[in-house]
Amino acid sequence: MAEKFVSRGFVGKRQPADKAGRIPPGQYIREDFPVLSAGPTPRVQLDHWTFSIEGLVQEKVDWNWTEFLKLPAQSFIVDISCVTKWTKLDMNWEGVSLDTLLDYVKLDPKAQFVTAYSYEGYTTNLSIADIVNGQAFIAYKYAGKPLAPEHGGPARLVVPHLYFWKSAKWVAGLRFTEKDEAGFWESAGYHNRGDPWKEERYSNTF
Ligand SMILES: Nc1nc2c(c(=O)[nH]1)N[C@H]1C(S)=C(S)[C@@H](COP(=O)(O)O)O[C@H]1N2
Ligand SMILES: [Mo]
Repeated sequence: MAEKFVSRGFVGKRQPADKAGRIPPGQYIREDFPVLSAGPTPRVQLDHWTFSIEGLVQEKVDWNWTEFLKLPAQSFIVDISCVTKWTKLDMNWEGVSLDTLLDYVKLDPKAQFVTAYSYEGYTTNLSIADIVNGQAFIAYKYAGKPLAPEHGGPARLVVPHLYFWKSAKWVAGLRFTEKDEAGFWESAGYHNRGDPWKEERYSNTF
């Protein structure tokens, strides 16, 4: 009891004690859910929607919307940090883990990286190590409702442990590559990896 009282005193009034340790350096908590898009929101019709895994895989795999909804889904409650300095705690998503999706392909041993690509042309690059073991998922619901178009619906990639620009909205697929290929923001000077806990915001080369 005494211990709890002391630690609450140390944390102060600005953040509740249980939340304080969850805010990466330079970030502040935001309760709303801002929209950040490089261009207009594409309207992707569900009967034209597909999600593909291609590139350095033995056989390409595609799911249409009906097939995708039949895949085992999970709920993910995660904290998200945007490079523009907001952090939103306990965001509640539903979708399919990349681990589940990757069970459907056999990766070429040369595959090291992956580019997530979107319907309107957005891309972002990730290492395979950053998308496996429960670290990334394709979300189609947020807060119990179908994912809103401005937030990436029908479906988006979510990689909660990296800055939010890695979470490609309107995602159309993953392409496995041998070499790391900078995506949209990465080629514009954002950090190649984007770990919020290390404040990997911008690349040193700029
Ligand atoms: N396809 C696509 N995905 C995208 C973006 C984009 O412009 N196009 N913006 C990225 C950036 S910079 C951020 S911060 C988040 C914002 O997601 P939100 O609009 O749901 O908050 O989406 C990321 N994914
Ligand atoms: Mo962003």
